[in-house]
Amino acid sequence: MEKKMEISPETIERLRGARCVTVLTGAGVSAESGIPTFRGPDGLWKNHRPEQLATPEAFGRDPELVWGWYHWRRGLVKSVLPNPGHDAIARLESEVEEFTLVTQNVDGLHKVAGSENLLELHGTIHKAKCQGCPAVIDLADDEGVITCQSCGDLMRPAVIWFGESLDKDTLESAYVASASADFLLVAGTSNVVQPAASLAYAAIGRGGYVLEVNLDPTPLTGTATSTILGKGGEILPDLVRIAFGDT
Ligand code: BV8
Ligand code: ZN
Repeated sequence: MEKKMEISPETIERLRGARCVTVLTGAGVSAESGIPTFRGPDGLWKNHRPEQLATPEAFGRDPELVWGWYHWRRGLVKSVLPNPGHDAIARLESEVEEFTLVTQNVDGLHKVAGSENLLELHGTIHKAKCQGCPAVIDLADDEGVITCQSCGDLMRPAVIWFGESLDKDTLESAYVASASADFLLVAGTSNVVQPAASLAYAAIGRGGYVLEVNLDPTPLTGTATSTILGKGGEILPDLVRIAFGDT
């Protein structure tokens, strides 16, 4: 396991020489922007654990509570900025020939940081989708339960809840991007949520170089080609600067 200060020359060489780079991120890359992670010690979201409320059952039981929780989270997300980890990933996209960013995060901070080729595996907290028709709307300072202007049905946050299947095309593109990566960077994720946690193995299976950057060890540690433990907001800028020079 590499310490932050030792990003190995091999890691730099493989990143520099990679034609196809894919990045997979989780809540840990937003932690330094002030957004609580899901399973860390601060993983409480206004006294609720995500697993309790991020489910269709919770929404069916109490749409008011779940909508209030998402409006609170969206307000928090809109009040923070991307951190140097998001910025480094956005810069990396401009340095490599073929780049895909696959995120589990719903906070939209990668987009704010300028990332373009982005797959949001678990949807976005900034939109609502109708339960009764194809309507999808952008959310601003909305409050309370949202009903559909087109059909009058109840709308829900445009995220993928536990127990719900991911969008087929998005997941397929994420697998292709992972399996074809010469270099896969997995940053800020506990690698427990499926199917996102399987993506890294698609890269390993095809001989891709898998670098994990995370505060704590995860089930991927030891299988990844290399793991650097530490803060993404510090390590990712170093990684991109050493590999591609100062901007
Ligand atoms: C599915 C959107 C098929 C919502 C999210 C039993 C019944 C039903 C399903 C299951 C089951 N058992 C397993 C499953 C599958 C389930 C699953 O994987 N559960 C887990 C908990 C075991 N998956 C699903 O349900 C998926 N769908 O499988 O469909 C199906 C259908 C029916 C029945 C069965 C299967 C859907 C999963 C998507 C859920 N939606 N989010 C919302 O946000 O409100 S998931 C949620 O977790 C977020 O998206 C989050 O990104 C994601 C993953 O968590 P992480 O990002 O990794 O965050 P975490 O806090 O865990 O870790 C942060 C890491 O960062 C830590 O390791 C920490 O060390 C590190 N860190 C912290 N600070 C820093 C840092 N690293 C670097 N720098 C720092 N500064
Ligand atoms: Zn509708």
